[in-house]
Order: sequence, then structure tokens, then C-alpha cells
Amino acid sequence: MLHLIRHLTINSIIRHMKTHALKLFSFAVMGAMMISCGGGESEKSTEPVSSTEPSTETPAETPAETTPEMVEFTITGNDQMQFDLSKMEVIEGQTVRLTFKNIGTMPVESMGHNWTLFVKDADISTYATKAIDHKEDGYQVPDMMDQVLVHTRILGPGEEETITFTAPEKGIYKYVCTFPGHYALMKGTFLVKGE
Ligand SMILES: [Cu+2]
Repeated sequence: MLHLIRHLTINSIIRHMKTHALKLFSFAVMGAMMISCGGGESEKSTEPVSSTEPSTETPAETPAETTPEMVEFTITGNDQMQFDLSKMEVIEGQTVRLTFKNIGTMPVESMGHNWTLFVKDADISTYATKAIDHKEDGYQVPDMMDQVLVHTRILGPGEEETITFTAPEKGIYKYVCTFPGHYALMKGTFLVKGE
């Protein structure tokens, strides 16, 4: 009788242990499922950052110095007997504000420069040849000034001069430096367009 009771007791303990073990196992499985499901929910959004910054590009502007009424130029001459502009374009009647700079370093006696604009059909080679004898006149020819529209004085190293004049009637004009020996190299076209 005692043996039977002991057996039942042991059986019930084992059964109880098995039940408990199953419960523990069930909790473990449920826990693992919850963790794996929770992992998916916690994923961070990786949406690309949208580029809503305004463009830093600014539209091309008409140079401030150019209006229908006025145009500005800066032109240089150097020790290699070169103008840095070989062509300028303006509109007839426009006010032209031109700054001429001698950017060379050689003395004015050997490498002076001017900017001289001639009338349409000027005889520039004759003018420049005569100018050689007119150092005291800034290498301009007093009795041929009908050939010249406008000019600067002779500039030494580092000097500059600004002249203002009204663009003549439309056509093709020429400018040179009249310092002796320079006009063949220091020359350019001054194109005047109609309005
Ligand atoms: Cu010159």
C-alpha cells in the first residue's frame, strides 16, 4: 500500500514537471517570436533626403557698364607692343567711356603708347610716319587732325587715361598706337553698328 502511494506521488510529480517544462518551452517560443516580430517594426526609415535647396546659380547679367546709352572699355598696351583688344563693338550714338592703360615697365621714351581712333578712310600709314616727327605733340600730327576722331596722350609705364566720346555713325573704324614703329603691331578694329 505504501509502495502504491509512493508510485502515484512520483508519477504526479513527473507529470507536473512535464507540464511545467512544456509551459516554459511555450513561453520561450512565444518570446522568440515576439522579439523577431518586434525587430521588423523597429527598422529605421532610410528615405533619401530630398534636395529642396534652392539653386545657387544666378542668371547671367548684362554687364553694369553696358547700357543702350553707354559702353565702357578698358584696353591695355604692353612692352611687347600689343593691345589686349583687337576689336571693339559699339552702337552709333552710344557714349563710349574708354580707359587705356600702359601695363608695361619700359620707359616712356622707348615704349610709350597711345590709343588713337581714326576716321573711316584715314591714311593711317602716312599719318603714323609723319607722327614720328611730332614727339612734342604726343605723336599726333597737328595738320592732319581731320584724320583722327579721338585719342589719348602718350602713356608711360603704369599710367592710364580715360576718354569719353560719342560713337560715330555706323561703320568700320581703326585704332592704332602712333608711337614710332608701333602702328603695324598695335592696331585694332572699332566696329560701330547701327541702332
Ligand atoms: Cu605703342
